[in-house]
Amino acid sequence: MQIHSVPTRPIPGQKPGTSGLRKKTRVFMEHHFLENYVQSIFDGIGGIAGRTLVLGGDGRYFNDRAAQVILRMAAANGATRVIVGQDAILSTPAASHLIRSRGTDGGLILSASHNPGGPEADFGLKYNTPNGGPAPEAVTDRIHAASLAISEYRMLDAQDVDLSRPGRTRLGSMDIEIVDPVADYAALMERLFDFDAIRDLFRSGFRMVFDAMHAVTGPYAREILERRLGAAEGTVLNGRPLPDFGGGHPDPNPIWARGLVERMMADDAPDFGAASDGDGDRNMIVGRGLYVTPSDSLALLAAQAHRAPAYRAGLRGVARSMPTSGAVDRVAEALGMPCYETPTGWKFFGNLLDAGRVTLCGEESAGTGSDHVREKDGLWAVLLWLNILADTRRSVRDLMEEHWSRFGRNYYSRHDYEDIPTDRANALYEGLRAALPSLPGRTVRSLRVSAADEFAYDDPVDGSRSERQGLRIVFEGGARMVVRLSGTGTEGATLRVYLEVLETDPARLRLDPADVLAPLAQAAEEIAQIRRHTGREAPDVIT
Ligand code: VG1
Ligand code: CO
Repeated sequence: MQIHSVPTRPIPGQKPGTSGLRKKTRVFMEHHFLENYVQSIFDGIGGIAGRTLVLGGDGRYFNDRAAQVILRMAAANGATRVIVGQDAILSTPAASHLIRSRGTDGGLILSASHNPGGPEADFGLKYNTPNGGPAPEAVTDRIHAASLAISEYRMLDAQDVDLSRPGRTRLGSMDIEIVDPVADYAALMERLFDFDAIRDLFRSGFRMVFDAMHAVTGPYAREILERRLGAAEGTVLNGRPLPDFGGGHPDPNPIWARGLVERMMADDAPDFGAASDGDGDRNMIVGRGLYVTPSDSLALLAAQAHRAPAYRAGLRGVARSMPTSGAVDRVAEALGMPCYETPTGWKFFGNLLDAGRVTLCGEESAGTGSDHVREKDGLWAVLLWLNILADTRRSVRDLMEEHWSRFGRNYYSRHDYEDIPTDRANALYEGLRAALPSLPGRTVRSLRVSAADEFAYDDPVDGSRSERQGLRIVFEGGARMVVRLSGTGTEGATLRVYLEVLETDPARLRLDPADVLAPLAQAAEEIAQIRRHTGREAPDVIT
């Protein structure tokens, strides 16, 4: 087998966003595109000669082909070993766990997560560092810089590796270890949670549905929920992973998982509903007749985590991304633990987790996780909920209502405007940014602005600074609006407007969130001039 150095030229746009590089699948399939980026990752992390990597992905279209290319390039670049999921499949949290538990030098995850899959949809690739977490900005900057300087990539001339069975094989002088993608992860979950208590819960007649959205978590959920925990067969819906996710958006929210939400709102609804995303790191939680916002879910988990064996001794602290509601802050304050506010994206939690400053973290976009891995983890969140439900034997609604009366309720919603021409989105953002100093003291729709700034984050562990992380406008009484541009889209720009109203009046804890948020939504429109800039009458997606 021969190693070739293939001459190439930099391809513009290989700049990782919120979570790795995401592009149209067709772009990833263009001549040299994947190869350039993979070589840039290897070069950006100082080469992989003598190193061990983990490789796997969410199973979307092109996952299998890209994995073969990466294996040949890893061999050509001198890697000692690659641990790869069977059929090149690994959920993002399972990959994070393998990177950590096997003491590797990091891993490559093939995923565009919640973005749709297929030849006309999206593909993505990201590098995770040896701690199992997404590469921090300093590393992604080096990868990007390498992509701008690249002149050749290394490729081994070889046939495809058969990845269809666990076992060991070789490619050139590199070892390949093919592992069952579910086994180690399921064992980790058994160590964290009280599986006996959850089994008893299911035995008592408790019913749940889990929508795997034809994405990577199907096999994980079947093994853990149906086989190990004894949930009824058929608990897992859409459990067969498909390269195009059955044509849907594998994004667990009330829009893209509407079927599940409707089922949970019916009279004969099961006790508990949940869903996960393309690569298995997000979760949606629905009780009978009640959708739990991700921000509320994070807060509830923070308040109740001690019910699970792994968190019995309490939490060291919690962290949330800036746009996530302040619900968890209120729990942290009441329980006397530190609470950190980070920019959007899981990479910012890594240092806090590594330093032992926090145990739980979460994002409004349906990501929750803990120090058990360095990614958000969809099934983990579902299992923590199940452990809490098993321990309390209360309903989701009961638990949430009790939570709100104790800590107050942060009504919350996110409005997304997708595929806006980039120049228009930038004009809106820059216009609002420029107006920030003039906002405090102004009253809009009877809401008085108390503070307005652009969020910047100083990492308390390594001192790095991340600027331009979104605009926040806070109103008297605890309402807040946040505006930022997405870093995961592949077409035009996506504008995200996050709305939050804090309510502590016991008589106002069970209102319709849309009603409570309506005046703030109007104020947001007036302040940010969304219609004028975007030409849109309404958001594309409201979650
Ligand atoms: C979105 C979410 C963010 C999340 C990121 C990756 O980013 O808002 O909270 O961490 O997706 O999630 P953005 O930049 O589009 O707002 V995943 O599950 O798609 O890897
Ligand atoms: Co994801």
